[in-house]
Amino acid sequence: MRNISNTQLHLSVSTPDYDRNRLKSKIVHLGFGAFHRAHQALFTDELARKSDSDWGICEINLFGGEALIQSLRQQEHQFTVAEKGAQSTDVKVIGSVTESLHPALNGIGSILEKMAEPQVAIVSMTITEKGYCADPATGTLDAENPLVVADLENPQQPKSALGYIVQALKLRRERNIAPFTVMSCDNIQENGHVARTAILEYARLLDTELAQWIEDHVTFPCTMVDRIVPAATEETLHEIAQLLGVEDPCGIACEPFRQWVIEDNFVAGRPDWNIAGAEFVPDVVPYEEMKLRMLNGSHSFLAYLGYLGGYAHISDTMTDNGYRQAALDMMLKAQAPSLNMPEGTDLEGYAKLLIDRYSNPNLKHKTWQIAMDGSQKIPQRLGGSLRYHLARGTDFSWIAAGIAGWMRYIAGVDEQGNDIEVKDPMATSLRAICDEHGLNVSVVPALLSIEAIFTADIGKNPQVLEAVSAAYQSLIDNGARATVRKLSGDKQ
Ligand code: NAI
Ligand code: CS2
Repeated sequence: MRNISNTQLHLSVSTPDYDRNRLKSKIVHLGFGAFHRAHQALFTDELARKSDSDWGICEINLFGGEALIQSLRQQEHQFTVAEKGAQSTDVKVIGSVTESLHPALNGIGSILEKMAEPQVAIVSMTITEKGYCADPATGTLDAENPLVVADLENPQQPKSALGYIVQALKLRRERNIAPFTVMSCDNIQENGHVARTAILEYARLLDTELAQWIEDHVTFPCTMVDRIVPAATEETLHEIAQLLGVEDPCGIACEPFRQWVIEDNFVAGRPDWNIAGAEFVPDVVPYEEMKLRMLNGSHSFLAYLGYLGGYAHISDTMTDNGYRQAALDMMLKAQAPSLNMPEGTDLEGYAKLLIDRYSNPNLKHKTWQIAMDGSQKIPQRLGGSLRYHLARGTDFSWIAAGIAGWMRYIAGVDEQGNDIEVKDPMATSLRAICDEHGLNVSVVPALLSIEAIFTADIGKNPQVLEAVSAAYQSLIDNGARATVRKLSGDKQ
């Protein structure tokens, strides 16, 4: 069958110009989803193009993505990244992936054995927020999570990412093999610390000595990762096939912008990703907060209020001056003041760049996709800045509107009465609360009292209740478009 690895590709396509045989699987990556392909895999490929790096990646999908892994294997683990700017598209074939595994194809044991191989120096992750089995509000292990419960009963046949990592480290310890670094690349505030806490808490429930060994020998660098990579659609794959000259079921499209700030804290060496444009810094937390509050916070705001307002894509919301201004105001008036950035950081420039990135008409990023998993996203995107304003008595109306937008969205019915497919690990319990109240403002205190999402300082705060209730009522009475336009003072 013709594919990317055995076909003459169009001349404009940039292909790996290095000997791929020199790469070794020194990184095991959990989560071969959309984002990883266009980010860490691409940085690692670019590093190999620019140096004699031997860092290669073994890709693993623990949940779903079995067909994707099979396709990847058929094309010698190469795949396409199409970087779509507003004017032009760059097409790159990525060569940094050396091999792949999937529990359904290879069994759990082969994955654990791979993770225990001595050359593996880093286990990295893009497993979505829910993959950490942590309480979203506090970042501590949710010991009642069904995956955690199953893994504690049967730790040698794990299901969760935590279970795989702890079991692999156990094997390495027993075999006198040095441990690897665990590197989270998910959109979670202090992602390395959350991974560390969840892994150590899980390990302690199993074996305190092993937990202590992990605590003493494994590092969990925090990373700030940024690149907008929408889920691939039929249209994306068709377009990639046109640009490439052959179909690539593993192809992915993204924006041209990319950023990666990494805490330089690796126990077994690391690639010089700086050669490919990443930054190694001693403390990533300020950059993570900046990105999570300014970008992801405004993204969630636009996702809920945009979807309700009838906008299918983020770029569609940017054609509405009310949404555009509200997103900018939200970033600069609600989120930026709450940040504590190194001197010289230009937050106004950052916000304007974000508006430009959101406006890219060629990037079809669905509001529905970003709206997914809100229970896991809201705390780190909106909670920190909300606390900042509560402590100072300053205006947090944009944040209140964002939370009200989420509450109205998870009711599961849009402004025209059509069903919304609400995807969230807490969907069942959220739905039960919403059904009990209907489209009534009484749902606001009921949802604010969910402690896994809103800690008591927020959930029980009368000012929060008042502001979110007012925004929710406005959504019911006036709809999302009018609510957003009023918020930004743009009455057009
Ligand atoms: P995706 O839906 O394409 O891939 C999700 C991946 O997570 C899959 O590989 C799946 O196997 C894995 N997964 C899902 N649930 C899991 C669980 N419970 N345990 C272990 N693995 C699990 O999503 P995408 O776009 O790759 O995003 C993944 C994460 O990457 C996001 O949640 C976010 O934290 C981060 N990210 C995404 C960006 C984007 O623009 N797509 C940009 C920056 C960060
Ligand atoms: C988005 C992010 O899906 C979401 O929740 O906000 O994936 C966003 O596209 C990235 O963080 C951009 O780096």
